[in-house]
Amino acid sequence: MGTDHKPEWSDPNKPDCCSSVVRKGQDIEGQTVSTEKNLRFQKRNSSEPSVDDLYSGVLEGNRTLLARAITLIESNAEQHFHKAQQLLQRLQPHSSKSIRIGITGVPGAGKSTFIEAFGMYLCSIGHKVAVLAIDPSSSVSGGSILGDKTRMEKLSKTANAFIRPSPTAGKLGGVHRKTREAMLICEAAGFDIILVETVGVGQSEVMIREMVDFFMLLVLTGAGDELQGMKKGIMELADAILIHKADGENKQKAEQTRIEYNRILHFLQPATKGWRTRAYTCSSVTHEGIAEIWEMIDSFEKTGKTSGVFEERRKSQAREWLYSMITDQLQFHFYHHNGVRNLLPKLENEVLTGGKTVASAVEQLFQTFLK
Ligand SMILES: Nc1nc2c(ncn2[C@@H]2O[C@H](COP(=O)(O)OP(=O)(O)OP(=O)(O)O)[C@@H](O)[C@H]2O)c(=O)[nH]1
Ligand SMILES: [Mg+2]
Repeated sequence: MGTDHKPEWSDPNKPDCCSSVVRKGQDIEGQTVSTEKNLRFQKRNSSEPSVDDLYSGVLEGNRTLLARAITLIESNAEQHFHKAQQLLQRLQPHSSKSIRIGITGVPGAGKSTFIEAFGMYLCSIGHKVAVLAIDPSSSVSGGSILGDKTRMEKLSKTANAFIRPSPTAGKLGGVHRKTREAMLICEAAGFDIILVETVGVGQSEVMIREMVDFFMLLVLTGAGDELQGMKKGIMELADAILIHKADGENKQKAEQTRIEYNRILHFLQPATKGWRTRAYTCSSVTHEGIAEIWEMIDSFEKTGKTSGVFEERRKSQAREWLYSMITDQLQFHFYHHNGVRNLLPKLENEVLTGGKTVASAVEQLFQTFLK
């Protein structure tokens, strides 16, 4: 109590005269949290930009406010969720003129190096490029973007490019929702090409396919075995397969691999109606093939827009997003319902000991939830 501050009128003989006192900062691992630090924290909080500031900042392409807007939608705090939704509601009408491109591949396939080369090329021909990353392991590892930032050094310093690390999962919709909303914000800020990178480890490809217009898979050469083992399902999600690192001694092999992939692709279901998925070679070191990749994507967009397939996919993605968000919210509210929380452990126990059927436990939980 010696370090607590009491009002000067307090009676020194009555140590408990005050119901509240101003207490010195807590020590954390030997460090005192100073009042100065607390003040800075309060100041930072109070200077949180308003929805109006963020709205006009994003539309003007102000990078600081763009980053703050994405931070807001990524927040797991409930009060931020509502503020973020207000912002998105206002930005939505400004955010459809873009192409969303998903890029996946095993670790080391060269995705980040490719995005650096491809992104620099796109900026050089007048586009504005936003790069978003989805890291399926980010909630555990904290994300691999630190390594990526160094791989995308030139791009990260380019005025017409914007790179954003992976959001971590959380309640209220998780990575899925956050990436989609970050795309909308980047589009409203005038980015006309959105590149979404994810490590191909199996679980993230389907998720990324559901939020992009064009999806490509980066693979390596000499992949006879890999090709055998590659899941048909993943190849059927792709609009293009890039045999990457087609340079030096690898160039010849890459060409052979391309032919082999094309032979297999011929028998597979195409990912997009009216578009034939093919294999291409390219190198992010020599930049050979990079411009051709863009030409191919450009022709994909034109073909799809003429036939209506492009718009159709966007609509079905919006529908899927709606339903997946309903499911997320239902789950969230169900498991956070006080009655359900109290009852669930008891019912789980009864089910496990054979005293209750699963169906009657679920029925009881829903009766509690809906009451
Ligand atoms: N020869 C050659 N090497 C390349 C090329 N692209 C990338 N590399 C090398 O491949 C290695 C992996 O590249 P990254 O871009 O980090 O690969 P990644 O797929 O992003 O890897 P993760 O982020 O770990 O999934 C690096 O050492 C790059 O220098 C290329 O076109 N040619
Ligand atoms: Mg990478």
